Amino acid sequence: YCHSVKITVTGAAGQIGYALLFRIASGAMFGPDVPIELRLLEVPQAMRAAEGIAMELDDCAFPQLKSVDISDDPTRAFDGTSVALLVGSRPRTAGMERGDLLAANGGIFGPQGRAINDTAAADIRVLVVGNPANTNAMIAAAHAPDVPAARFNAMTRLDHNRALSQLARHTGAPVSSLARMTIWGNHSATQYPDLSQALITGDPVKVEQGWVEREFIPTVAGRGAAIIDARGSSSAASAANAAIDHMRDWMRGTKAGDWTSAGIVSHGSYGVPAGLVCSFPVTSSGGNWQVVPDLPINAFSRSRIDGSVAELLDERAAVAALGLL
Ligand code: NAX
Repeated sequence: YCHSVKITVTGAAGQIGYALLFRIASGAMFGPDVPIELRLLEVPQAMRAAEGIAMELDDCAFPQLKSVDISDDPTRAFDGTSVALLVGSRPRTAGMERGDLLAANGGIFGPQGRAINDTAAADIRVLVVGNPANTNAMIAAAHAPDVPAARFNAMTRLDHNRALSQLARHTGAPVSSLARMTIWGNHSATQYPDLSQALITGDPVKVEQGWVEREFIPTVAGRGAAIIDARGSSSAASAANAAIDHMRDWMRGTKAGDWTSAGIVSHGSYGVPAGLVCSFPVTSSGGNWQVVPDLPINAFSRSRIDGSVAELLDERAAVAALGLL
């Protein structure tokens, strides 16, 4: 890199934004040599809070941070941008029906997809963090017909990292010795954290299936709720960290012999219907994800993957019925 990278963060004044922006500006995403131009997109009522964050970014005097631009206009915020982190979304509030949630988010991710289509750089890569992340990514991609759908990802890296950490804790093996963890499906309670291919220092993981079914999977899938219960608000720093990990691996490649998890548009691999944004085991090279091919899928894995895919199909049917695709 000799020129700077323009990075747009939506929901910049929210709690994930507050954890994310400083790490991006410090070089955690693309290394210490890449100058960064930050674009913050927020709603009008949060512009002042975003200005406060820009002041704090100034006060860090990050050597790599060339500029910070704040806007409530998507066409300005995505203009010429190469990396878009779509964090801002409409959270589910008490009593809200799923259809209302999907409609509210369609109203955000449709126009943002359109603005990305019309104004972003040719090499744009988009990571959707805001929930329901998989379906929001599908909606954004549907509104960006000139951008390859593969450039729209949904984040399941936090689930992946949670799974690694739980396995390390249970086995006593350091995280650095673990490889080939997979999160399949939706970023939701139906996700399937899959240990069947996981390695500890190159050897297959040996754990009790009872632990997998009664402890491991529910702990990973329920971790978001456990954080809310303990902290009083949802995961923020760990979500920001996962977004950094995801974009770094996407742009710079995954480690030889290992893979990671990302929500990407399905082309039918492992029986996942084409067009769904689904989490798969993936490697990256040259800035493109590839689904890890030919993994054996046992009956337990099959039923868990199918369960989460059924939820993705439901969400797709619901947003299609609302005219959001
Ligand atoms: P906050 O409510 O703290 O922040 C959201 C921000 O988005 C607010 O400042 C709001 O003004 C802004 N916003 C809303 N609509 C916008 C729009 N149209 N354009 C620009 N900005 C907009 O939420 P936070 O805790 O930061 O979480 C953000 C999203 O991440 C939520 O949807 C949350 O559910 C999701 N998460 C996703 C995770 C994942 O692993 N994929 C994990 C963490 C998190 O739960």
